[in-house]
Parts: sequence; structure tokens; C-alpha cells
Amino acid sequence: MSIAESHSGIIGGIAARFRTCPATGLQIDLAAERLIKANAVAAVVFLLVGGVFGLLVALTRWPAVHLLPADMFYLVLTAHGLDVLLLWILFFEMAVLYFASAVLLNCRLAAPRFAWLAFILMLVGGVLTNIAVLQGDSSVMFTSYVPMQASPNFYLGLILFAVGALIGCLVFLGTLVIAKEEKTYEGSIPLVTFGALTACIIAIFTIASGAIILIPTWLWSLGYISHIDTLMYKLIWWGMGHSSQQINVAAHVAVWYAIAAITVGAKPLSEKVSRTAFLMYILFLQLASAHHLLVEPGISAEWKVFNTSYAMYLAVLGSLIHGMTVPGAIEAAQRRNGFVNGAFEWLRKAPWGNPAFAGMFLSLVLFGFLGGISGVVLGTEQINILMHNTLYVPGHFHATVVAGTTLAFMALTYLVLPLIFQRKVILPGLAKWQPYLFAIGVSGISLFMMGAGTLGVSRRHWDITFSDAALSFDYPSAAFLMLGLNGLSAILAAVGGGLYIVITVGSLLFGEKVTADNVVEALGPMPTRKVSEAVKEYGNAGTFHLPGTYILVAVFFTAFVLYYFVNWKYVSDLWPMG
Ligand code: HEM
Ligand SMILES: [Cu+2]
Repeated sequence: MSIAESHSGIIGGIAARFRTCPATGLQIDLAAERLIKANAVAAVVFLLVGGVFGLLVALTRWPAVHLLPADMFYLVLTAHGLDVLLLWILFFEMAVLYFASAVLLNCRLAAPRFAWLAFILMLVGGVLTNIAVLQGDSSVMFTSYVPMQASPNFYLGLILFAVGALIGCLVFLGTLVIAKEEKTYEGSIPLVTFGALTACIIAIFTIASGAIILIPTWLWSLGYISHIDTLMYKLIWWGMGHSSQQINVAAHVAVWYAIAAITVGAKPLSEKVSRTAFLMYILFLQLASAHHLLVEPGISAEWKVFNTSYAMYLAVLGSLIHGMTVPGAIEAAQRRNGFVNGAFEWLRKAPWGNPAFAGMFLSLVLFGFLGGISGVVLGTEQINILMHNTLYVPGHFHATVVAGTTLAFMALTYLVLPLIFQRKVILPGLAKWQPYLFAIGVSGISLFMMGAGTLGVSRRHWDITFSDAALSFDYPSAAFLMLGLNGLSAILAAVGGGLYIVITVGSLLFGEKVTADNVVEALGPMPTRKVSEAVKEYGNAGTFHLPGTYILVAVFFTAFVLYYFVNWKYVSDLWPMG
């Protein structure tokens, strides 16, 4: 073989590792692309399984339907939480990490073999825990509080899954190092990658907390350890349980920025402020875990008040900043795109027919109004007592993890299909409606569960008529109405979720191939008719002329303050003075 031949062989080898994205010009590492595909597909499968379980739970809590028997209810509730909150979201986040590192930084993925190992561990772990739950001895629900005991494989599956996720995080960090060394990007990493880095750092803390508590609990269920302290279990478990929600928030905020950048060309109002807001998540969220322990008798009031009334608000402030800067960035970009009339032309003429944009904006609004406000109310030491352990709690977190995170991830899928899978989205007419259907359904389950919770209905309860109780107790009849409306909303959410699955899987199998000629069109309607560079470059929007956003923010704060004080009023009714 001549030198020239071997040289061209090497070049051929390098060329074969990458393809050039016709829409963005980015060099896409094929190994990263395969991993993104595998993780995204696994995510969608678990969303399907977990979503069906969610519908069954909601139909059981609808007193007129009361679908499942008691034992099945708790089994299915455990499986639901596990499949959607853990498996759907984390597999998707792995895809986001690989996308935000290798793809956005124009770089090869570090150690793809380890990334595959991570994938396999997560898959084996997820399946093992599911089997343990379905076998029936592990209906301990998502929080798995001791002294309830699941079978050993329940914990082992979670541990394997977590080890896999940890390896995935290390591959992400390794890729950042390679990109820096090989200078595959200029200046600072893009904001979306910074957001993903935030998620990754929090994930490492989360997984460490999980290991500290789940490994001994596994040994306990095997019989090697005689006792696990219940309060210590809760404290450390929530180091994992709460932090993992902050991973989701960091990831879906990064997704908001990414979609806003790709579809309308949005740049953050200030890169520095947005980055600082991400940093606040890292600094303060662990303290905020305390809001899960507000009624624990073993912990002092000072500790609770400090962590939830002071430290928590610093993490909340991070979200408030993003909640204002994302619509602000969209407004600035849309004004640049020519929509300058009045306060709201930019919003009216936004690409509402593009499911990626619509899903992102709905996720932003619902996460802020429903999830954010109810979260601060629940997280306040004094008023938490009103709704502690009621259906208000699942009402709140379906607004955050479903209307917020899940909807944002669904929205991103509509860009991932053409850009990474290189397939056109099938059934575009239905795809256009999918985010709206799902958003309405999920808003319903959030609001009606919160409504039932405000009336006192407890969470995770199979029979609110207490038909076999020695002493009878009646909830207000409006509670039954709430649970019926919740059931109907659940059906709507399931239809919206099912449509997402059909469109995603259908596009993978039957979608028209995307080429350089049709890739921009395949991304759906966009005001600029080209993919902007905004997502891969550092830089500010360069304006604060945002009248529409200021009005939206004022509406938000008014709603926030009113609702907050209504709940203080309820507390004062609970404990009349004088
Ligand atoms: C079709 C969509 C969905 C419906 C109808 C639904 C419905 C429900 C209902 C009725 C409950 C039980 C509340 C209770 O009795 O305490 C529940 C619990 C839960 N849901 Fe969903 N849900 C859906 C999607 C999701 C998604 C996408 C996630 C996560 C991303 C999620 C996470 C959870 C969690 C973590 C629990 C608590 C499990 C536990 O208490 O152990 N749900 N859901
Ligand atoms: Cu929390």
C-alpha cells in the first residue's frame, strides 16, 4: 500500500465517522448519532408503558369507574412513577447530553463504547425493576420509603440504572474535554451545552445520594442489614428525589433555549444572566430538598424554615429568570424577524403551527403558572400543612414534570426526527395538534388533582368513599367531581401522549427521508425559513425593548401573589385566632 493510499484510507476513516448536517453545517459524529437514537427510542417505549399505567391509575381514582382492585392499584402506581419519571425522562436526558456535547460542539463523542455500556446498564436496570414491580412484591411506590420493603431486584435494578446514568454523565464530561482540547468550537460553550452541563453536575450529586441510600437498602432487603433508619432514609432519598427534578428542570430549560434558537433564532437577553441562573440551580437545590420533609417530626423547625423559606427561593429565582428570559429572547428575535407592531405581534405571529415551537411555549407557560406557583405554595413551611400528602402534590408535580419537562421533550422530538433520525414527521396535520391536546389534558390532570387536594383528598388512596372503614368519613361532594374531571383529562392526555408515540414511531419507520433539499422544510414552519446559527454560538440578543414580555411577567407575578395570599388566608381559617 502506498503512502497516498494509506493516507486516503485514514481520511476515508475519519470521513466515515462524521456526516455534515445539511441544515446546520455541524459535523455530526455517527457514533453519537447512533447513541442518541437508541436512548431516544428507549425513552419513548417507556413513556408508552408508563403512560398506560398512568391512565389506569387515573381511571381507578375516578370513583364512578374505580377500575383496578386495591392491590393492582398500588402495583400500577409504582410502575407508573418508575417508568415515566425515571426511565422515560432519563433515557431522553442521555440523548440530550450526547446532543448538547458531541453535536453542538462539532466534536466526536468520548468513549462511545462506554456510552453503550451505560445504555445497556440502564436498560437492564430498568427492565429488572419493572419485572420486580410486576411480580407483585414491590408495590412500594416511587418513594419506596422504608420500612416498606421491595424485593432485592427492585433496588438492584435502580442501582444498575444509576450506574449506567453515571457513566453517561462521564462520557458527556469527557466529550467537553475533547472538544476543548481539539478546539472544535470558538469562545465559550453554547448556552444549551452549559444548561446540559448544569444538569450533568446535578446528576452526579443525585446519583451519589441514590447510591448512599439504595445500596444499604438493597442489602437490607437481601437480609444482610437488619435496620434502616426511616428518617435518615427519607432525608437522603430526597437528596436524590428532589435533585433529580432539578436535573429535569435544567434539561428542559436548556431544551427551551435550543428550540427557541432553532425555530425563531432567539439569543438569550444576557448570556451571563442565563448562565448565572443555571448556576443557582447547582448551588441551592440540595437545600431545597427539605420541602419534602416539612412535616417530619424528627427535624427542627429552624432547619425547615431556613432551607425552604430562604434557600429554596434562590433556586426558584433561577427558574424565574429563565421564565422571563426565554419569552424575552423570543420577543427580541421575533421583533428582529420583522414583527414589530404593538406589544404582541411577535407572539401572535409566532410559528404556532410548528409543534416544536408550540410545545416549547406551552411547556414554558404551564411550568411557570401551574408548576412554579403551586411549588412555591407547597414548599412554604407554614402553608404546606394545608396540602401535605394530598392529591395537591401529584397535581403540582404533573405540572412540572409532565406539562414542563415531558412536553418540552416531546417538542424537541419534532426537531430531532428530521435533524438526527433524518426522517420527516408523518401526519403533519395531527402533529400540529399533538402538543395542544397533550397540554390541555395535562393541565386538566394538574388542576383537578390540585383541586381535589385543596378539598383534602389524600394522594395514593384507592377508595375515597372509605367503604370498608369502621368509622365513616365523607369528603365534600365537589371532590368527586374533581376526580371525575381528572379522569376525563387523563383520557385526553393519554390521547395526546398516544398520538406523540404514533407520530414518533411512525416517522422512524415510514417517514420520508430527509435530504439537503428538504431539511429546512422538514423542521416545520419557521419565520426565517432557515436554521439560525443561534443555537451553536455565544452571544446576547442585544436589546431590552420587550414590552410584551414585561406585560406577561406582570400578569405572572399578579397571579402568583394573589394565589400565595389566598393560601395564607386558608391557613388562618384553619387555625382561627382569638
Ligand atoms: C397520561 C399521562 C398521565 C396521567 C393520566 C397520570 C396520572 C397520574 C395519577 C392519577 C397519579 C396518582 C396520584 C395519586 O393517586 O397519588 C399519578 C402519579 C404519578 N405520576 Fe402521573 N400521569 C401521567 C403522566 C406522568 C408523567 C409523564 C410523569 C413523569 C414524567 C408522571 C409522574 C408521576 C409520578 C412520579 C407519580 C407518583 C407515583 C407515586 O406516588 O409513587 N406521570 N399520575
Ligand atoms: Cu422537591
